[in-house]
Order: sequence, then structure tokens, then C-alpha cells
Amino acid sequence: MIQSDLDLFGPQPQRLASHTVLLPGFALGEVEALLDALRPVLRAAPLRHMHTPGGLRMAVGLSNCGALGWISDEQGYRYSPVDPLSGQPWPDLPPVLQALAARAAALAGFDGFLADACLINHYLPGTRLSLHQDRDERDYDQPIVSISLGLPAVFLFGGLQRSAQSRRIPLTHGDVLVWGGEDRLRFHGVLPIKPGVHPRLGERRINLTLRKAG
Ligand code: MD3
Ligand code: FE
Repeated sequence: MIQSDLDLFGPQPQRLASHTVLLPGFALGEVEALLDALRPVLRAAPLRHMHTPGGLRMAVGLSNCGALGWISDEQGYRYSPVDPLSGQPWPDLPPVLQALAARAAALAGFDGFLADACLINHYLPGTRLSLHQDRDERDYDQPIVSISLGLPAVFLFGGLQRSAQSRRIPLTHGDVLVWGGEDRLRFHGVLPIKPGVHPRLGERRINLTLRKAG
């Protein structure tokens, strides 16, 4: 092994598909700032388990910040300007989150990304997210940026039809994933989180997805 074999600048962006880019460790330098910003958000809008339109309790704990928040109940899936728990608007989108998402999107080729919604997903060991598409946003030309924190996960990256084979993509603490364009409506999910204790976040995984929903 010679010095030039060492990856001194960290792992490089990986293009997973034509309009999907994984930025390994992209958020690592801002984890503390992100957690500081999330604390008051989750005080005002605590994590909760929503129910699917069919009445099933979702395993993932969920909250939102930004002008719009994703909700699910017997009426269906949709974005709402109001937190149904409090009757109040969702907490503001922290500028550190907004800025990180815009920088990641630009690196992936999506200039001028201005998120108005951040969905906060909370996973305990064993929690999974079944294969689905994100289709509740108004404009599918807008990308989505996802930030992974805490325990590692295996992300299922499927095709445009549910029946297509999925690739398994490991996502670890600090990874950022950006997708849009023709990849925007791919089916995707998360395998059950393996038991473990993350040195910073403990027995949990938090995923932040930033979207332009309205
Ligand atoms: C690739 N969240 O909130 S984020 C969701 O880790 C959601 O919590 C997952 O799926 C999580 O809707 C995955 C990464 C992701 C999300 C949507 C995609 C990747 C995607 C849509 C198409 C392609
Ligand atoms: Fe999704």
C-alpha cells in the first residue's frame, strides 16, 4: 500500500442511476448543527405513528418541518400546512437543513432546489419501510434529498414498476442521497434496521427527506 492508495478526501459521489447520486458522508461535518436544529422541531412537533388510509399503524415514527408536512390518515396521504396533533403550522425548516439540501442537489445536477417540506422518519431496530413511490408532491420535476443519521440501513432501490428487481444500497450515518428526473418515481423502501447502537444517536436511525411539495 502506498500513500496514493489512501482516499484522503473521503469517498466520492456515486451515481446509482441516471438521475440518482449518493454523496457518502456529505452531512458528516454538519451532524451537530442538524441535531441542534432538530431538537426544537421535535419538541414542537413530536414524532408520532401515523395510520395508513387502510387503518394500519406505520412502524416508522414521523414528524415534519417546513411550510408543508406529509401526513397519512383514514382520508389518505397528503401534504398539510398544519400539524394535526397541535393544530398549528409545522415548525420552520431550519436554514442549515435547507442549505445542505440545496448544496447536495446542486452537486447532483439540480440547481436552485428550494425545499418547502422536510419529512423526519424515525426507525428503531427492526423497523422497515415497505416498497412505495413518492407521489404526493405537486411537481415530479423537483428532486428529493435524503439525509441518513444514526444506525445504518439497507435501502431498496427499485424500478418504475413494483415488480422490478430492487438493488440493495447501504446507507450510513451522514450519507446524502439525491434523486430526480427519470428516477423520481422509482419504487423504494428500507429493510428492517439491524439491532445496534450508534455512537452518536444510540438505537435509532433518523432519515430526513427534503422535498418541494407545493
Ligand atoms: C429513490 N424514506 O420518506 S429516503 C420516504 O430512509 C422514504 O426513510 C426512506 O422513502 C428513508 O418516503 C428512503 C431515500 C429515497 C426516498 C425516495 C426515493 C430514495 C428514493 C424515490 C425514488 C428513488
Ligand atoms: Fe419514499
